[in-house]
Amino acid sequence: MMGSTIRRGTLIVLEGCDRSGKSTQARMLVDSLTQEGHPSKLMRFPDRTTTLGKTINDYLTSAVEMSDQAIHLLFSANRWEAMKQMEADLNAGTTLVVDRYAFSGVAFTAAKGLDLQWCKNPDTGLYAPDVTIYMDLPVDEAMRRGGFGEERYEKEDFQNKVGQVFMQLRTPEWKIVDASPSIDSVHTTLLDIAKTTIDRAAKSPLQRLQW
Ligand code: ADP
Ligand code: FDM
Ligand code: MG
Repeated sequence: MMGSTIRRGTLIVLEGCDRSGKSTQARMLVDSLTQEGHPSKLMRFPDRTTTLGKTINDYLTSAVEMSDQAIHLLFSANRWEAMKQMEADLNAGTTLVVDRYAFSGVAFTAAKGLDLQWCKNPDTGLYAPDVTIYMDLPVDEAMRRGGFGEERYEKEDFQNKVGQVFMQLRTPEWKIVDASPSIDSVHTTLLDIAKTTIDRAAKSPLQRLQW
């Protein structure tokens, strides 16, 4: 008998260097998907609203100092504390559009010189994205978008190192999107990727991140 089984939601992750347009595009994607009848929710990491997130915010704004290892584990814990809610949302059929995820976690810490596998370990077992969209933009072009702010990692040299680690992490399944065209044009590309992924993901179980 045909039941009214709910299609699971889709886990869509946006990654990329600072100012590549992740937050702009994540918001627009949630709006368009919702309008087109796909229940969707915006998430971002770090989630600065939780207890852990407040400490992460203090670190990013240089209000506190912490060892590279300790802050790395806090960023990861900030994702783990969201897993129950993410599972509930996905099982209820809500698509999650996530602004940064474990790949940022690894890229930023490994760019400091820490061992890549050590950086990956704490995030092993998180829900795996159904698609990872990488917003590709040269750092000098990103800097022309109004310049960097005051936060800890917003330095050109460091951003270049982060970009190099992202390229080491990419798999053939990643969607590398040229982030330099207009906001609307990039949005069209992302909406197309999102809808294709939603169709495909409903037919396969949610995976765990193994790397
Ligand atoms: P991120 O979240 O990746 O750091 P944002 O979405 O906050 O990037 O965008 C950074 C800045 O660049 C914002 O001022 C935004 O309006 C602008 N911006 C975003 N996308 C584009 C684009 N495609 N072309 C030009 N400027 C953009
Ligand atoms: N960041 C983000 C990390 O170093 N590790 C992580 O796991 C995550 C999710 O925090 F500089 C860094 C990346 C960036 C900062 O900035 C968060 P936004 O503007 O909130 O994305
Ligand atoms: Mg952002």
